[in-house]
Amino acid sequence: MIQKIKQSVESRTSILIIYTGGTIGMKRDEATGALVPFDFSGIYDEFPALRRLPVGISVYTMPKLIDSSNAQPSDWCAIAEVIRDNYESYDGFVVLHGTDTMSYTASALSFMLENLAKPVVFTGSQIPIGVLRTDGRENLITAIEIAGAQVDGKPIVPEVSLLFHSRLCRGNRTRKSSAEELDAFRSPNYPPLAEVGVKIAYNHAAIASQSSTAEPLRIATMLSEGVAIIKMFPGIGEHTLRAILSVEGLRGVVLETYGAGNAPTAEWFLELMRETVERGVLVLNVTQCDNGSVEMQLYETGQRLRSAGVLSAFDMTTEAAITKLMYVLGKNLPLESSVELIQKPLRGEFTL
Ligand code: ASN
Repeated sequence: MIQKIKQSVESRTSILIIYTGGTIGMKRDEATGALVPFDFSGIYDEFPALRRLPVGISVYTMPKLIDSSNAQPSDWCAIAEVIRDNYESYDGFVVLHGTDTMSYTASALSFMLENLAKPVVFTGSQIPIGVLRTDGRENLITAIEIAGAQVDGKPIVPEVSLLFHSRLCRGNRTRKSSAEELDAFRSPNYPPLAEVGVKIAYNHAAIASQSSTAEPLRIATMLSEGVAIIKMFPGIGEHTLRAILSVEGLRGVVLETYGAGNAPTAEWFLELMRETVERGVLVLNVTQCDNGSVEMQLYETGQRLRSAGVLSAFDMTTEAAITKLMYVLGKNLPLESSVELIQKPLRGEFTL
């Protein structure tokens, strides 16, 4: 059920907060001292300052609140459905989510929400909202402000983004980089969409322009399960790799390689890659490095992979690569069309 919350200032835009769980929603129970989920319908009582934002707020609480380590593609679909069902009634959406898998969910949603023309801002916190030193309060307030921000009646950030600490980033460019710091997310290969300081400084050049087609929002909820991530390491055994790659129903693999997309030139390895690709499995090469891009033409080790039919993920994160594979393969297109979609930036998830 959606709870519309009364506020004092007249609102110019309206946003829907979708609360899915995670640390941000935790508050200490006075009686027991245990951390329990916070009731976001009491948001203005908890944070009276919010009344001063010219944004009308409604809250939708997911039927089952989860730690994001338990998130499954079915949870991504449930969020996409709430956005679709309420798309016409709101100017923007804030998704409160656990931090552990927030980059996966934000990446998945960026693909699943086709023709999105409104802001969907993910945020969470490292410290529960009910703890005095919480980072959730600032994150929540800033995310609401950004989701409702417009110029000449048009949203400033009409895409799936992730706000954390002092940066708003493209959702499918992010990854959780710290289990400790409050500045916990990075966008390794793409500049922030906004820097949050005294003001919110939008980087308009980096923000996706609003889709020019007036196509209605569509959600893609068919996601392929036949995917895997393999991280290369010196000494990875042929039997292990062969076992993973011969798993029944495998349709796509993210292969985390070294440096600019390099992997061993051992004949057994290249032959296994060739066989896998010939079976119609999409193998997508992502670098293990924190930043930079796959450039398979650079070294012989990369060139050999390319001639085995392995595809470059360029500067995509593993989170974006695996969710893009799920999305593209979920469409059940002919192989060449899937390859074409994989090699094309669909939502600004990589730079060619
Ligand atoms: N385990 C929590 C989650 O991802 C961590 C957090 O939100 N800070 O749901």
